[in-house]
Amino acid sequence: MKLIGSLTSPYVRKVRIVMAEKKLEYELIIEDVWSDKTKIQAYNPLGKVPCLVMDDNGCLFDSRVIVEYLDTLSPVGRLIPQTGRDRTATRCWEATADGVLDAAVAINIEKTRRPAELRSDDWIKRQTDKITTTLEFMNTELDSLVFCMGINFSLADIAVGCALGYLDLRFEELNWRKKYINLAALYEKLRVRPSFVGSAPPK
Ligand code: GSF
Repeated sequence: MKLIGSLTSPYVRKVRIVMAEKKLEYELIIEDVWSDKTKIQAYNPLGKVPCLVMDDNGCLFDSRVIVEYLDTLSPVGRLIPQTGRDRTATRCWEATADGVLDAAVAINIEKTRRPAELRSDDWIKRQTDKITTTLEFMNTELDSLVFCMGINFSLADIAVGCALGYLDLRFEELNWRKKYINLAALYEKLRVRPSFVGSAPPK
């Protein structure tokens, strides 16, 4: 399998962590989707990474679909419960954490890729509010649980860890650990896992 991605994309990181936790072999192909020369559309018409190129050359996107597929490839370290309420709860954690990322990435694009005269403070505030209300929500839901889903490490923790890691990378000034102490306690456990260490974005 080949994974097309970048070293800083948090969605790519989610897939890489799942690969590592499940001990799956793959080749990482770095693609700059913002370059004029990008060929990403040949693999993903949306022009986004991550994109997984499977052994039969079929392509999968987006990260939620990719991780769902990867979890079926091997019973090693199952990350998504197979059925029932726990399955949807895990996916809902992922959707929530990805939502934080969507808001954070939107702000980053607004600040770094839009011409200054087109930049909207209202839009940035709207996205920032989504981040803070969702961090509050996740912090409350997590309470004093060991992991998002209780005693078992799952995709929910991977998604939340990627969102928190991205805030560290791009929004250090948010200082999220101070206010969201349950998330901070979870992150201390996650960030030392080899799968997280091996996929940490370059500073
Ligand atoms: C989001 C992928 C995405 O926005 C997923 O895979 O989960 N829902 C999708 N990827 C960004 C890179 S990043 O900011 O992580 C991307 O490829 N953006 C290029 C563009 O044209 O939006």
